[in-house]
Amino acid sequence: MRRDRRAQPLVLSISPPSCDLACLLIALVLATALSSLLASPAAAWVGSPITDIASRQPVRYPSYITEYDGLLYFRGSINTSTPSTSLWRSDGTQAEEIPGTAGQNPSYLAACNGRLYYCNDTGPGSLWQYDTAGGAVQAPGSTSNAALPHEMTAYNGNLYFRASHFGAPSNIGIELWKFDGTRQTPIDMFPDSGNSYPQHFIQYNGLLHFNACGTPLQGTELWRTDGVGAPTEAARIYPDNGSSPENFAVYQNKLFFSAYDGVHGRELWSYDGSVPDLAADIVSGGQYSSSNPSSLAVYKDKLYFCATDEVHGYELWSFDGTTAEMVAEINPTPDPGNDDTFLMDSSPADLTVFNGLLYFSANDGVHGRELWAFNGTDAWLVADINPDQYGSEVSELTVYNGLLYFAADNGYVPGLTNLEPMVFAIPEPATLTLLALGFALGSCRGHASRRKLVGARGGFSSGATQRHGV
Ligand SMILES: [Ca+2]
Ligand SMILES: [Ca+2]
Ligand SMILES: [Ca+2]
Repeated sequence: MRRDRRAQPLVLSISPPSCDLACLLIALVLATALSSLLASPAAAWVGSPITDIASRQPVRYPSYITEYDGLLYFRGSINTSTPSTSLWRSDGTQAEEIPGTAGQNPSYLAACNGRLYYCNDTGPGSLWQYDTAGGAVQAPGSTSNAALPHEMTAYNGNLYFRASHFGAPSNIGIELWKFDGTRQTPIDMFPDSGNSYPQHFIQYNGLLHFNACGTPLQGTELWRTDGVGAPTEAARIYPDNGSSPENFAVYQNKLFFSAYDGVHGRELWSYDGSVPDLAADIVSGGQYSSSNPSSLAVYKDKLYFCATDEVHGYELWSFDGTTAEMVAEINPTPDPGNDDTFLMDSSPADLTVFNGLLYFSANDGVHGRELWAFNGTDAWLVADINPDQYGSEVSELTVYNGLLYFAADNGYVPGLTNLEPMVFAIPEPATLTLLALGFALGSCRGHASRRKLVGARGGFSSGATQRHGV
């Protein structure tokens, strides 16, 4: 049942017993063609969306795609006329709705201690939990007071999140909460009804880091907790105002993020566990000159992100610990010289490492926002999923069971149709390339690639104990 979908050199995908010298020569030519194709035209899109096993309809509006217990869980709907969504799970091919979750608009899915947690948006919004034995039910301790739990994050065996507070005994505002499986406990960092509003949780140096306004009048800065004592401020970058650190990623044993210090604009910063440091002032020139780094991801020993130098627009950048540089100008549109400077931006987002490549969504100004890949040297359009100028609006890139899954709409026409993304997976890069070549391979074409495409559409049982690939 389990299939190996790792990309292999094309030559190796030719079956040795059936290959004579001529075949090997063709294979070598193909390998050369592969490398040139990777850098230029997009392959034809052949993906099929994940469908509801009952209605055979695509599951739309997917978000919060999360792996739990060997399956993909996400928020979605098969109803195209209402925005009401429920909790779904999938083996990567077909999906089924989790009973009792209709209309809950589940958000911030996170696995912790063998259960899946999420925010049930109905009523005041409360913490719910799911496992196959107990189904979807409200988490214990919910009656105490955590409303609208967001950004659920597992840390040291507990679930942390941001939630507001309602009811007796007092209003503590929007604060950090901790759930130990039994009790939901608020941590009132900003005293009384003030909001510390903790966001962007990430584990670094064995501690849970996040941004919050934990000190009145000091704004939002970097905070941390060891899960035992009270959270403490880790760094104060912009006193009396707040640097609002965000877009966190761990690289070279440091925590990297974007922050605003009131002097350099919003730029790339690092934190080594004790001292914050301006890592790169990409747009120099004072407090109003910002490169706005976002979507940070580590790939091939470098930190990659989206940023602007205010000349090329928002493009793909890298940082090696010393130097920041633009590594690909995906959207070469020149500055239109008016308020439409966004037309210069490719705005890479959702940077995700998969099969030795860096994948992301980007807009090259010609194909709309589509799926792109980068190999450390070149960037290329993987597939024009929504043909021509309209974007498929790729998002939610998620690696699961050896494939890259994402949300996209392959038939979106702005102004004519609604954006109704579905869940797709890309076949391996070698398969995409073979399809683009049109199978001019004669008797020794790469049989493995076709077979794997068929195999990717395997069966799925709705049984509660069904596991993919087992
Ligand atoms: Ca408070
Ligand atoms: Ca550009
Ligand atoms: Ca397109």
